[in-house]
Amino acid sequence: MSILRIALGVVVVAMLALLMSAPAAAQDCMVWEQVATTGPSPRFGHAMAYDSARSVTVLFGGYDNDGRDGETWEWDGSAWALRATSGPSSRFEHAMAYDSARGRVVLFGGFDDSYDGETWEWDGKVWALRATSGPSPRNRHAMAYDSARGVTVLCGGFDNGARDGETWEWDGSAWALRATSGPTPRLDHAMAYDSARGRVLLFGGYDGALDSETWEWDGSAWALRGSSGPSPRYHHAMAYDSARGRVVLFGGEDNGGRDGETWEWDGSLWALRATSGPSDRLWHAMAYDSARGVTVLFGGDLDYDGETWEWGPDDDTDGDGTGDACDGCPDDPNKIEPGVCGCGVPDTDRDGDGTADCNDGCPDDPNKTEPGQCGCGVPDDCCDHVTRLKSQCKLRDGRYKIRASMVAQLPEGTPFTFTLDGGDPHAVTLNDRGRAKTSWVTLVKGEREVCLEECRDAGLCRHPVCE
Ligand SMILES: [Ca+2]
Ligand SMILES: [Ca+2]
Ligand SMILES: [Ca+2]
Ligand SMILES: [Ca+2]
Repeated sequence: MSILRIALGVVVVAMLALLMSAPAAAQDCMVWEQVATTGPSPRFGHAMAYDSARSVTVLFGGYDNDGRDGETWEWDGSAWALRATSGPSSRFEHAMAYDSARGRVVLFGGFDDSYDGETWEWDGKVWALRATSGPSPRNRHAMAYDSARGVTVLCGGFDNGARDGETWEWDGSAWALRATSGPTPRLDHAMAYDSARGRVLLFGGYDGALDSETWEWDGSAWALRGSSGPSPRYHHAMAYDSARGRVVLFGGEDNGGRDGETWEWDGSLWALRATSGPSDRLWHAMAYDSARGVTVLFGGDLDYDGETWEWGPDDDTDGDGTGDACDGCPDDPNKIEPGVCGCGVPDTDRDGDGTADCNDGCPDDPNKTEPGQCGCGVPDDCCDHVTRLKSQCKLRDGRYKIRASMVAQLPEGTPFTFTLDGGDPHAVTLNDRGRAKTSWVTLVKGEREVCLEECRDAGLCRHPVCE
């Protein structure tokens, strides 16, 4: 992918992977890659949203080493650009979502020396203050844009010192209070809109204790979808990967401290997808870049992090549709597992006998996997089909010539081996009449032994005499 790549393997917890409904496909081979170290100053408590019309991830605000920040930055996949320094006051712990119908990034609330209740919109050029009424001033809430209904959904937060459990919707001109029941009043949870299923997903947060509940909002009511999955946590971030139909969750803080896990929700279950990637952190922000198919993460943590990471499909070096990290043969476009023959060698079994060619001593003989006594293509009872075996020795020009011949009811080309006195092998093959012959020239007198070597045990030997 790039020279900035930090190779970090993806650890899939096998038991959880087994629970995943879909088989691992190319698009499931996901890896984290650090893609930038420069851009916005290291910060936490900022917010991000992806502007799909302009194909940029928009970042606003946060808390950096100088305190509260009021900068607007955009990431286009290769570099960050500072786009504005005016607009909403410097703040952190606000929330943002992108209204794709109207082409506006919607920002609400945050803390700017006091709890804020302003609604701002960014059109790619300037910020406009759109409302000062609606949800009470608050921070540490969450927002997501419901593209089916064309509204930005807001839930929870810290309302002037108290945890809040309200659900509001912004339609571009006014806020409406939609629910006061559902998730318990909480803060520092995360939300993302699952466009395939038409649900806003909410996970975790702090409601007096760290929470691990998964909730869904369908536009009229909240439904609790369970409490198994990531450990109870808050200050994590989520984004919806629309190409893969998964909500991606990273990090946060649980009872064990800062966390660096990557989880995915497929609409029914959470699966732990990685434990390496960005360092353990909280208070970061994420947004899904639908043009490039990656989830962008920036910053986070009280140590002021300024890293940009992306969670996306791994490189596919051999172009076989399976990412390198999941490809057992990353340089063999025809295999994703070594199989029985190893990478680079096909596992084909062209004679269909259940033994791959690489291990089949007779790859074109479905009845044999070793040449055996009679060779490939010939049954091992070949000696039964030898109908005549002859040998004689004659003196010629002061030397002896030993001739051997055979006749067998076997196909043309069937191989045999003649030997003289147990050695000096001569390979022969049957002709189209089932015959083969050979000869030796020798000076040795006396009784000799000529054998059809494959059939020695069957007694197919002759004893010519040279005299
Ligand atoms: Ca591959
Ligand atoms: Ca491969
Ligand atoms: Ca075979
Ligand atoms: Ca075979």
